[in-house]
Amino acid sequence: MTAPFRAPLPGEPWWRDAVIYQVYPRSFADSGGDGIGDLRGVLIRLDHLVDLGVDAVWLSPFYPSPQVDNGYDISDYRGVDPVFGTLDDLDALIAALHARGIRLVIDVVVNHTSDQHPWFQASRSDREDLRRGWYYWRDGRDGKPPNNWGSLFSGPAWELDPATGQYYLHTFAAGQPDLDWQHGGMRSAVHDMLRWWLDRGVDGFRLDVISMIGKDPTLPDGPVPEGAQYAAPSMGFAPSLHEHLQELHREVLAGRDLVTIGETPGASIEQARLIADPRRRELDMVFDFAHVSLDHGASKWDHVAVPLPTLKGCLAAWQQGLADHGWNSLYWDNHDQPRVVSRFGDDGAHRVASAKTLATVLHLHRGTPFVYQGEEIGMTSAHFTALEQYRDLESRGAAADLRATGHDEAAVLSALAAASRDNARTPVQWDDGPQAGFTTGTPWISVNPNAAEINVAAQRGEPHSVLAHYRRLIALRHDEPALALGSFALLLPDHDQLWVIVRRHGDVELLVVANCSAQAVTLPAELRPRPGDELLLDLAGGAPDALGPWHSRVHRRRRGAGSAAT
Ligand code: TEU
Repeated sequence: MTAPFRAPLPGEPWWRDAVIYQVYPRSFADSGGDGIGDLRGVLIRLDHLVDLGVDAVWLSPFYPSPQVDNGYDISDYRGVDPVFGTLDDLDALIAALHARGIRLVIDVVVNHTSDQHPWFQASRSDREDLRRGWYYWRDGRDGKPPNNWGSLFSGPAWELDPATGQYYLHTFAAGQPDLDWQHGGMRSAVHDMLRWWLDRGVDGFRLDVISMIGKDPTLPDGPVPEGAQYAAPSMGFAPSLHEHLQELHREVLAGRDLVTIGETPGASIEQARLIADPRRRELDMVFDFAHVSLDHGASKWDHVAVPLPTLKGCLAAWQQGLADHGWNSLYWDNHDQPRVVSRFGDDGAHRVASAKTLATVLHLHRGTPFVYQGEEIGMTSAHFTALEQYRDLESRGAAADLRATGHDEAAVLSALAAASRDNARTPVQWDDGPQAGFTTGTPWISVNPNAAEINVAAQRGEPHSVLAHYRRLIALRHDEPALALGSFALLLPDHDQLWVIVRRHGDVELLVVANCSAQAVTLPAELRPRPGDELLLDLAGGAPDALGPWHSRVHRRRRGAGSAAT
């Protein structure tokens, strides 16, 4: 039976006007009562995704794993961890998604494996093992690690393995040894694995830190002072990255109706263009980190405020940079980021309005929008009050580093509250019952107490809810080609309250006017509704010459009917 997928725009790939929903299975829905989300929990909640209208699901790792990094440390690429269920459960989920016209994009982590993966176990067993070269093994340098690289999760990026007297590289946790993509046999094994999943029915891949597979094989010291550790995404992006991606395209992706999204922390627009330009046959798009790094001061733990002109200018630069060759992903939230309504909105007095307006401005950009579980109901960051509540190894490592450098507990809690990945990993809030309907057991991480008023059940039939607004935005992307195909222009770039966007396609002009502040703002004449305007999304109501706190409007105009000044 061919799945009832929505027809794509004429001559365009299906993801051009699609919206993709990210499921972090650990926190989505628990069917078994062990306090950890699982695949059958996703299956049970599929009607929520159908109601929302999304076109595909990006499913974060579900594979066998010691769970050091919540599954981003894979010990078997062709299985399902018992904590999440079985391969039969996954096959059932693929079938159920397809039957509802929803595609499945799986998260593949091929920059590194778990140290428990049989490949690594063989590689570490003997310097002469066939798989020794599948990982980075190097002799120490004067009794120290082979170079000055540090882990992105604190500490050194090298672990000495006494059995063979060499160090192995791990750009993340010691339990996540990096695969050496210079090794052809390793690459072939990865290609085989990916084809195995495609033959099982998946519709694409989100490729975890894929920019890191392009390392300079000489592993040179990074540009930091003597004694300091070099831990930066630019440990990747060597020219070999494009060789590996083009080979991946030839060997696995070509000729298939897929979507591929590469996670590329630290990518510049130029690097993203090289990866996402369809003429180069690498990937379809990237997750860049430009906008989600703006509030990082000296580090992600040093939170700084972001003026609106800086935020909207950053997104506009990526719109312009990928306008002719390439494609943008559009996201605020994911399993690694604090929730946008707490980060760039106002999760207090204006939570609903700011959640809806931030969604509006993002979804009215050119690209493929991603909705992270819970974002569609305006879930907030965790607001944990005790260090013991944190589960994420990155956050716990950062807390130890901050304490070791003289920060008191209040400062550590403040730093984690702003930037911890656990902000996005509290359980999805399904209803106002025990544990927010996520589990009948004890959840692996605290449920946010605000679940009593912020939950799916409370919003499902409510026309002015955040949920209803996301449903309208997704429908608009499906119904209005100007959203997917239109040009992009940012107006009033320096205005510190208004975010004004114009999209044009044929004779259609979409004008987005958003007040991204807690103060009302008076609108210049060219931004007020005009006779003949169709108000597609009007969160403002009220006077046409003003917008209340966090209110926004989207006008649809026929070109020539007094277009907005650009
Ligand atoms: O994250 C890569 C990455 O660089 C960051 O998003 C990372 O999570 C951290 O915030 C850097 O400060 C990917 C996955 O999304 C993440 O969950 C994994 O922990 C990481 O790779 C390792 O697989």
